[in-house]
Amino acid sequence: MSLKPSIAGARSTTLLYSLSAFALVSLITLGIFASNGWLPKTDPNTGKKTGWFGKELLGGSASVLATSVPLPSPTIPLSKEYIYAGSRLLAVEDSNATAVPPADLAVWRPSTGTWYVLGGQATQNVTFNWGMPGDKPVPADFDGDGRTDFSIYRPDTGYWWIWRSSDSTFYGVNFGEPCYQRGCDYPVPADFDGDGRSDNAVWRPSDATWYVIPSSTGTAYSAQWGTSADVPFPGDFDGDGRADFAVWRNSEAKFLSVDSSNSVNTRLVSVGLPNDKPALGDYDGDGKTDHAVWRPSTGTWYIRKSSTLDTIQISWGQAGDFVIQNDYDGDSVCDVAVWRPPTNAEVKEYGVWWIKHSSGIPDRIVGWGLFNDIPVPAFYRR
Ligand SMILES: [Ca+2]
Ligand SMILES: [Ca+2]
Ligand SMILES: [Ca+2]
Ligand SMILES: [Ca+2]
Repeated sequence: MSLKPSIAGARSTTLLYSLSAFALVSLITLGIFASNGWLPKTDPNTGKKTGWFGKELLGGSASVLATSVPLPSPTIPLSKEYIYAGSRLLAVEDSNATAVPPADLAVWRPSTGTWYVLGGQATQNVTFNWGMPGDKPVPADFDGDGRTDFSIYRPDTGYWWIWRSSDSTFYGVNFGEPCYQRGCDYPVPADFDGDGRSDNAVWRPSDATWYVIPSSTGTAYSAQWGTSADVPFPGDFDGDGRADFAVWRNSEAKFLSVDSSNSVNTRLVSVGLPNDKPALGDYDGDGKTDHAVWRPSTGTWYIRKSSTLDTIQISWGQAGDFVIQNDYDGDSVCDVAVWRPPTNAEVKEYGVWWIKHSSGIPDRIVGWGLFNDIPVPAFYRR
């Protein structure tokens, strides 16, 4: 019975030595890490953040608020559904359809890199820091869980930084040429291989070439399409569930695309006039992107329906508005919509969303977003 204390004593001594040794080793290790710049830190001059071993991190990564992280929720099985953000085909959901959630109203604030998502009936507003000044928001569904991932493309470095909605982790993809080399690439995320996940892709004006990493294989490829003066607007014009390479040639008011289902089929479609704004989307709900433009001077939409090839006109919006067509009522048909930015930076005035629902339910007019914000409607929550 007298052994117990001494064993305990020996144990504490051993423990003390072990702890001291551990602390010493830790301090030395810490010193080595610190002197080599291997510890996570933020450069106070540039604001550049680095992680362990000097790995470059996204500017906003350290400021992600745990409370603002969107909570994971079960993915609702969807029917074949073409999901767009702006004109970009984000994903194609397939089979076992029960519900189609409407697009969320959301803006990205360039001055702070913050995303603001307007809550719905059963959901709260979401504020999320992801990105920094100079970045481009590239909302898309890279992990294929049916929800849009907060994502940015950093033109200066050619890096993509993606926050996965499925498990709330992030990763970077170096795919794109930094601007200083031959000008900035256009990020054009879309589902080029039709696996339901958006693919990292850029279009390079200097060589008018598309560079894609298909999510299904991970093996990058490139294809020349367009000319340097064009602007890329991928869409699924042949309706095979895969995005087609497409550009808008402003001088000729023409869309030029190559079918993904048959690369010798090309489409040269004139719609509108030069300086109209491309506004691609599936407005007749046949699963094929319709060629469409919006004319700022008159606020008129010109939509060439893929089902009939008729061009319809709709008056909606005015000069200075942004086109933000998307599916806001969840009927799988793209709705005509504009965002009217506030005209005054001093007064705290909201930008106004003007949404004309395809399903016939009353128009939606909602204030959300401030001066200089960028509207980024997509499916952030389910
Ligand atoms: Ca996702
Ligand atoms: Ca894909
Ligand atoms: Ca296609
Ligand atoms: Ca269509």
